[in-house]
Amino acid sequence: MMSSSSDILRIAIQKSGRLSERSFSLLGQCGVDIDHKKERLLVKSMNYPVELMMVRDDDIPAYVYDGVCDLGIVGQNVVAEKLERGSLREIRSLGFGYCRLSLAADPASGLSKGSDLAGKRIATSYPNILSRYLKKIDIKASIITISGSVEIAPSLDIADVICDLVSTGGTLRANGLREFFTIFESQAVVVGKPNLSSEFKEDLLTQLLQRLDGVLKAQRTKYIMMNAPIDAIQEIKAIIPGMEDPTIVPLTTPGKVAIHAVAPEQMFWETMERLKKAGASSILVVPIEKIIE
Ligand code: PRT
Ligand code: ZN
Repeated sequence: MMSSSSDILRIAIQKSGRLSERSFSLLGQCGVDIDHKKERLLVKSMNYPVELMMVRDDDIPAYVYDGVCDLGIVGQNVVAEKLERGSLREIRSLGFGYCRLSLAADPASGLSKGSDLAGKRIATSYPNILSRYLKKIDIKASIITISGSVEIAPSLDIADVICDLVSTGGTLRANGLREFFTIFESQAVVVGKPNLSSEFKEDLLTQLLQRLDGVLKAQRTKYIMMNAPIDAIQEIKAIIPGMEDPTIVPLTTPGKVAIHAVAPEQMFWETMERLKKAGASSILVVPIEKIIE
């Protein structure tokens, strides 16, 4: 496969799987329009000098490392498994594809920590991350590499322990296994080489990152509106973390105001309940699409 040409950024994304939809939509939110339906390896954006290379997630780190692609959107777990630490620059964390690589076993086994693994047989699809971990804690165990359905290994008596990705934990529970230790936490990231191959590409990346940061910030940020007694304003300001200069508008009821503000953090139910206690009513939290500051 040829390297991408100098006047276009080539981004590798997962062709079909857990990260595909979010990767596509994130690029779309950054203003990179792509004809989603094309069943091709390479798809050019209609309006931006970007082309997507649609591949299996396992191949993305090497494609970026070898310069076949300029950037990749992939799980940190895959990058850590396929390449040495520090081989690629982790450019942004994307806030989706969260999972963890955990050790799990039959609850009756009594295993609870890394050092309990001595002499055990551990089935995994992540032999490199696992062996680095075992080396770090100075424990010897045998690693059995399996490419899929790792969770059935204990019931087949192929392994005593598994080391597998977990998100909800449902798969482990369904197989009678208990997660007892996490060795690696992961989410989707944008990766690239320490330097891109031309100044043009670096400039393009800078612009794309500015847009991406706007989208990511907007995802975290909410617009909040509520009504409140005028003398509750100070208390309300103290409840919402990071809220700056809210807009205060008088209501027709004397002594009451409407408060509108950008809340830079996620709004939890607990925060809204505290606002209500402080005297706020009709509390609305609405999403923000884009932000440029
Ligand atoms: O075909 P290709 O090789 O591209 O896809 P793939 O099958 O290797 O990967 P895919 O699409 O399953 O996952 C892509 C990436 O999503 C992973 O590399 C992780 O970074 C991330 N991710 C997030 C997950 C999970 N959550 C996850 N739960 N990847 C896999 N799982 C598995 C897990 O191993 C378990 O077996 O899903 C199962 C269900 O998990 P529970 O805990 O929710 O039951
Ligand atoms: Zn894969």
